[in-house]
Amino acid sequence: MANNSKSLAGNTSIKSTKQPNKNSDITNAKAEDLSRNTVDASEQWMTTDQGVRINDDHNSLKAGDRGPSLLEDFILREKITHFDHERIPERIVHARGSAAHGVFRLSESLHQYTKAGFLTDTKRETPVFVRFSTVAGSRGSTDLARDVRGFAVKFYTEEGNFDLVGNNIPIFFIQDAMKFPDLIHAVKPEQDNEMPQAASAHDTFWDFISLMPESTHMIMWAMSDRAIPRSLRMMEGFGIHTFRFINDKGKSTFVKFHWKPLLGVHSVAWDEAQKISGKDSDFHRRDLWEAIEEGHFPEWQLGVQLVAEEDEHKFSFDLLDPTKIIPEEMVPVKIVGTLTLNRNPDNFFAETEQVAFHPGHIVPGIDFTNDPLLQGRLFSYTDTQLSRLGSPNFHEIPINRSVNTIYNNHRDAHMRMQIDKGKVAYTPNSMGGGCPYLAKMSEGGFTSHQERIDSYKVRNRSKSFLDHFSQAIMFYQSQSEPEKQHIKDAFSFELSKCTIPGIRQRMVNNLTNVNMDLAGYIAGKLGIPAPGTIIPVFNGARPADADSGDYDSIYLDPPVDRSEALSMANTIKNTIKSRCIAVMMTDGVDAAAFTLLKKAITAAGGKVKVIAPVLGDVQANDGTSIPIDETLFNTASVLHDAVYILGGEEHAKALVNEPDALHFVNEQYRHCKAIGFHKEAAAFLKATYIKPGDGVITNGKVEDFINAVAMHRFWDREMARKVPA
Ligand code: HDD
Repeated sequence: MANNSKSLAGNTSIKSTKQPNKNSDITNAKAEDLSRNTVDASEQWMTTDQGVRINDDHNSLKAGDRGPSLLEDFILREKITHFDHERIPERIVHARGSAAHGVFRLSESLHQYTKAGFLTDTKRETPVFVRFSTVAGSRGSTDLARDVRGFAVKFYTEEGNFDLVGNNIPIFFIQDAMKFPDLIHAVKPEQDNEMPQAASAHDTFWDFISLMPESTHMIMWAMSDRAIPRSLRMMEGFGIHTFRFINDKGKSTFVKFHWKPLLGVHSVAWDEAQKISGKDSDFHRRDLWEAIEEGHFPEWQLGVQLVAEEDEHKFSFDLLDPTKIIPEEMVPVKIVGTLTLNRNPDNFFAETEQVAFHPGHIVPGIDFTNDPLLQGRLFSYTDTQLSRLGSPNFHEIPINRSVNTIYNNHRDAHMRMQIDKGKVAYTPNSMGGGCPYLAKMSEGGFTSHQERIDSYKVRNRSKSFLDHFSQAIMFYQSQSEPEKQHIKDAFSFELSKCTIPGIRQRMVNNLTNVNMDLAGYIAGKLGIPAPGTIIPVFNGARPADADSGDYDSIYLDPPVDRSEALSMANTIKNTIKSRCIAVMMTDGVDAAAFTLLKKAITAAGGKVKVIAPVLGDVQANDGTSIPIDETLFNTASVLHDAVYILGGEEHAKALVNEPDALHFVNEQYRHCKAIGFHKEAAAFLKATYIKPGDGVITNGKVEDFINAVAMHRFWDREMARKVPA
């Protein structure tokens, strides 16, 4: 039979209106490199993996129409074998992630501090691949879990790959990599029944945390709204550890890395997060993908905090302790460049799943410090790729490979792609002319920073690491009142899910070291007496044979009382770019008002979603049809940043009879979002629980509504009045 699959496809094909990767024409060194491995099946014949054109992909080869299948069917065997092996182990942590391509542009040279080319040459544009993730959940878990978010950036620099493998919280739970497996075993679903998924609200997590006072600062952040971001595009990123910059004279300067989002740092409400998890568990992934497709390229400024080597010991905390920040009041963040994400991946598995980050991927000009958490990470990340990606050749996977050609004497192993010519795979050699050559420092060769070490070999925790509370106190004191309330509520929720009273009590006792009001409130919610005094805590990381007291927590004053940068209340609130605004309507809606509203929102960079009781078109009051984007039964208020109720008296009255519409706006009110009412929508307003003021705009002025959306949330509203929704 003649091969006709191409013509058949021609007859039946419908080109998707959703074109993946709208921005695929963006080129740079990495995009060109990836294009060597990118294929597009459009207008092509289907082939086997050996390149043979396939004639029938629907039926296996059989002995007779109803006969047994034949082993010789290489097309069936190949298809099923490949399918059987499609899955690889998911990441042990950060399994669920979303990623995008982009570019880093340097605005201010740091040549005084580092010789890293991408941080000194302001003419360079460095391609990047960024993967965001949750930590605890599996690959298919929900985006809106209360969790830390990974923020991993791979810079494909001209001097090799540099990975900044950070989080959206500037500190970590533990001080020593030795405790990482314990931390992760405690937070992951419990080992007997694999519950709960993607949640820290369970016994083993709080058992561990309540015994590890060093986690106190981090747990304050994890219980804050930072752990439930509105969008991956609206969160900060941090390198966490203190790293070193090394300049061309070999001088070292300590550095901490910061990513500051141009859209500000915003979160959702906890009730909302839980509902989003049901309504759209891909909420963050979808938001990132759509923003990039729509041309709302997410952007962050790169900032650095620099500390001269001679100032290492001038702080009350240790720069090597990853449970501490350097308050911006003590060392300001210097903004030096911008990261822009402008292209979605072509293939989730090939890129987002196979990308392999490693804090040990550094380039000349950057070096490590002796932070014991960082040092342990330097081992873990290559090791994990060996089981996850299956071979030490994982650096050859297109998304991982450097834009530089690799020349060295590593050979063989599973899935080797590179074909190394010649006989020689050793150094020194004369048969290969001494190649590949070793580079002197002046020729770009990496040399580790020379640090004098003169000490005993000890299994120990430095005494400079034993203050576990001062920065937790500083963090709490820096929060606005609504933020403090959210932290209290988060602790109350999480500990109420812990079934063991002794653990709940121990955690409340620990929190007396942070704030008595906080501890008292949580105790009240847990139905236990509020502790009357601060209760000193046993330090869980103390070695068994330590002299009494040697390793107990020490109590220092916070480095600063309050730090503005720690409160999300002080973030950017001047834009509605890419915010999703619901416009609710039924037949009879005021067409002219809708046109004006949509024009104003779109001009400000927001996006309008028209919502009606059923799909199709709404008949407006001037006889025109307005196409519907979503319906009251297929979407939810929690998936939108704000809502506007249009006029047209008939329409407003009709909406009153839609319980889902009432629920929608009441819930928007409960979650402190901006709500706009056209003057003619008074009947609908009356039927809700909503009170005008505080982000509820009833004068019909679109400008006022847009300004309210830019404020993101009106958290005070929730403290004044709770509504059932
Ligand atoms: Fe880690 C993945 C961030 C401590 C061991 N880590 C991973 C990812 C991020 C971080 C963002 C996901 C990367 C991606 O998208 O593929 N990890 C951190 C930060 C830490 C940290 C900011 C503390 C400051 N991690 C840490 C320690 C260890 C690990 C102390 C082990 C001793 N992390 C891993 C890992 C992972 C990982 C098991 C899982 C998948 C992977 O590496 O590639 O090796």
